[in-house]
Amino acid sequence: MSATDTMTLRRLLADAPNRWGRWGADDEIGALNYLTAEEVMYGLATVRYGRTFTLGVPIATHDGDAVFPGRWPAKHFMVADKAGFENGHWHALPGGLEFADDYVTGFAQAGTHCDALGHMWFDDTLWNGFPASSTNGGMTRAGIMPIAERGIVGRGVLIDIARFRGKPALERAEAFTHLDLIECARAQGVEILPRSILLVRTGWVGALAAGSQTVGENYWEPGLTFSLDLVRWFDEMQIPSLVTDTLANETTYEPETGLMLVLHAALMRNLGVVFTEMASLDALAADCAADRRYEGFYCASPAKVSKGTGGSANPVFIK
Ligand code: UVW
Repeated sequence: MSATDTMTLRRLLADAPNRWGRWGADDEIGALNYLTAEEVMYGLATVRYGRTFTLGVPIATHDGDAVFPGRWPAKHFMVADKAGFENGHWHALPGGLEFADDYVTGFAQAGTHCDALGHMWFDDTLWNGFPASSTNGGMTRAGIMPIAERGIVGRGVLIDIARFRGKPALERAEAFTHLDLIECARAQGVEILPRSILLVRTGWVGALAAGSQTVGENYWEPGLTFSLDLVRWFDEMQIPSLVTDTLANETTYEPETGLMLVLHAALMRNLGVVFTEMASLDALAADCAADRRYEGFYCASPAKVSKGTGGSANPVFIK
């Protein structure tokens, strides 16, 4: 019998920290509670030049966006355009104004997005002990709305693992740990402080966009990998939010057990760490490498999707 046959998330995480109840029985924003007004002011104080970086990836692109297996890319349709006025489908408004309108449809988790804390669960229980049945027909607990109302704002620190390892992008299934994050930060001359919003660059989203990596069968992306020590570190450091340039913020399988998306369980479900995925970090990383400043003001909020499991976002990082 393999480790996967015998291992479950319940067993794997039995001794891992859990914050359910820490902010009350109704809490739906988890570790964002750490981002107090003081943290926001501290984040603002890191700004030196006013250089801004938007971290959203393009969506509904002509070639089809990269999305996690089982999902499909956003689609964009023109509803009204000049041709529609020319062929008589549309008529100018009184006064002569014409317009272009469009319709975009897609997964909440396609493109750069924040996940609701209730997006993934096991043992029929979501973040903070909410029942999994509260997802039926729409998220009535731990959906994206409370996160969207709060916003994710504070001091951001970029950890450029790809550059640290001397590659444009990590390889398929290439894993790293919190110790690698700390070592990389040290090499960059920046400190991961308690309550820092953690931005981790692997180069993966860039590699997918360039076509040097693809989403296909046996998809296994690079990223952070589970250990009890890693979960304890996230807990002790009070990391409010993890932002990466991969589709799901962690290496797809835990190599020892083969369990899938373990950090979604250990960090999101159990600790309330808010995940932002598929961020575009290459331009920011190039700027940080040039001036050796890896910290700045991070500000993001997902779309306020009613009862949503997630919401697309275009985070802004200001140096
Ligand atoms: C998966 O569901 C795989 O990823 P995400 O966290 O984007 O929802």
